[in-house]
Amino acid sequence: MSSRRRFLQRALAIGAGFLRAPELIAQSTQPGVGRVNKNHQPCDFDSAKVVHTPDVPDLPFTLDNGTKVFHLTAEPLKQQIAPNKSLILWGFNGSAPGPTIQVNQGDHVRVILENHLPEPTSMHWHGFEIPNDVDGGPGVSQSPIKPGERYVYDFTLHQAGTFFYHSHMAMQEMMGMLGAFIMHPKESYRPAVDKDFVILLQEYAVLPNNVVPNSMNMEFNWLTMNGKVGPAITPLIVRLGDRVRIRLINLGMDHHPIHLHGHTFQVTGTEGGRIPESAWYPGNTVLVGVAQARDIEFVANNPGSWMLHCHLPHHMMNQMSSNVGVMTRLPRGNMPTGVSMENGMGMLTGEPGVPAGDDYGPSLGRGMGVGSTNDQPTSNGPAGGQKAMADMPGMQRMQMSNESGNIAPNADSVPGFPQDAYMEGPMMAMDEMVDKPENYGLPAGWSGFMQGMMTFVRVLTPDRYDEVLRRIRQDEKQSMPSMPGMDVHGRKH
Ligand SMILES: [Cu+2]
Repeated sequence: MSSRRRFLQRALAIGAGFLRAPELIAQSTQPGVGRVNKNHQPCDFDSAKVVHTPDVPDLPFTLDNGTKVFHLTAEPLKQQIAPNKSLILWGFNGSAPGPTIQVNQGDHVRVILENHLPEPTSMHWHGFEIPNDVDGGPGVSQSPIKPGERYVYDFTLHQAGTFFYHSHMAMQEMMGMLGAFIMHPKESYRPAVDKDFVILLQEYAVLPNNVVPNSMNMEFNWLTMNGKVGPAITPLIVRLGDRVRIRLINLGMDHHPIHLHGHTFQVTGTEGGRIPESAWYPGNTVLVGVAQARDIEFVANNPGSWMLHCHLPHHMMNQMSSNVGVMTRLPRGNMPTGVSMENGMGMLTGEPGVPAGDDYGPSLGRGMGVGSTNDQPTSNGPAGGQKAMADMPGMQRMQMSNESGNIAPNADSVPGFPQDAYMEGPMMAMDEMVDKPENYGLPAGWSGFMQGMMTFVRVLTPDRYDEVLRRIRQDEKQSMPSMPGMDVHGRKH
């Protein structure tokens, strides 16, 4: 994909104006509403003095008598989470998660929050040891901020570590209102790292053919890292031998066991700050609970493109939902599609009193599943391979026929089939659609196996590292001429 198109997509993703009515969510095609994503600025890519939040902008500040002044706007926005897949979320400054804030320990900080949502909000500074009146507890430490109003949060920060900010309205959290707040220590951590990344973990429950998360639904089917789902998440690029820190932040309804291939890391920090070195502990999977942050550090001493992902199987999938439609398949032949809710969803019908009648009791409910005479070897695949392919425009659609050897000739007679055959693999690949410099050199078809909360740590040998960086810088240079003048808030003049 051309860098210009990527830039336009970015601009699309972050364009949002003051909300007067839901239909007024700005979807400007003007590149002018864009803002600089510092992560692709070559000048500081190699600097460990800042953290990088791939796919998420940094929040600039102004200085007022030594106070760092930040501006945040809570607003609806359109966020592209994958090719041809955008959601309407609520976030900050056109991004969900909101822009990353970086300050130094001891800084005096002022954050001016404008509420451009159609309802009250309040900002909580998660883990900050600050005065009660700026804690953001709505109705307790402050009045909720009404639509169109602003609230000034003013505090001096004596802590250091990986912190975050979020709306303290629970359902607004589930619409995306989270951002990283990094406090750099007065004295640098030892040992120093060469690369320092932030990954924010979020999840959305989006019903089929909808673009707005259903915040009451418990079935989360879009799992994001920094507002993108695999394979659209930007991999972390490191040089062989680099010491790497990854700061993981989770706010949602699920805990995420984040697993790194090929390396053993040390857990060096929590949402409460740095862990003393004597208490670091090794692992390759770290459980990042809801409302927690975990810092992990490792020496990238093993070359290759290593998966970094949540290990919950459903969190390694996109659009994983039993609500999608007919997903039942009999050993021989397919279930018909387009039938009623009762029949199509595999629900029991008839007399007497289904599904709670005496005839049906033994096969339903917890602890009652033995002795049933109704058991059938149904499975959870889509209606059929042909239909699955037809429903996925843009995929590389590798032949999934018997001749390709991907599907066994007797597949349809094997109970349980299909599991992954039509859900991940070569036919789900979209390498072209997610092409970017950071993906340079990955094997063809890679994108068919990376969904949901999955990305890479790419540990590159010096020559490959230099080549990827050259491409990132070239890409950025091409984007630059189309950048309009922006003020310090990243807004167009
Ligand atoms: Cu997970």
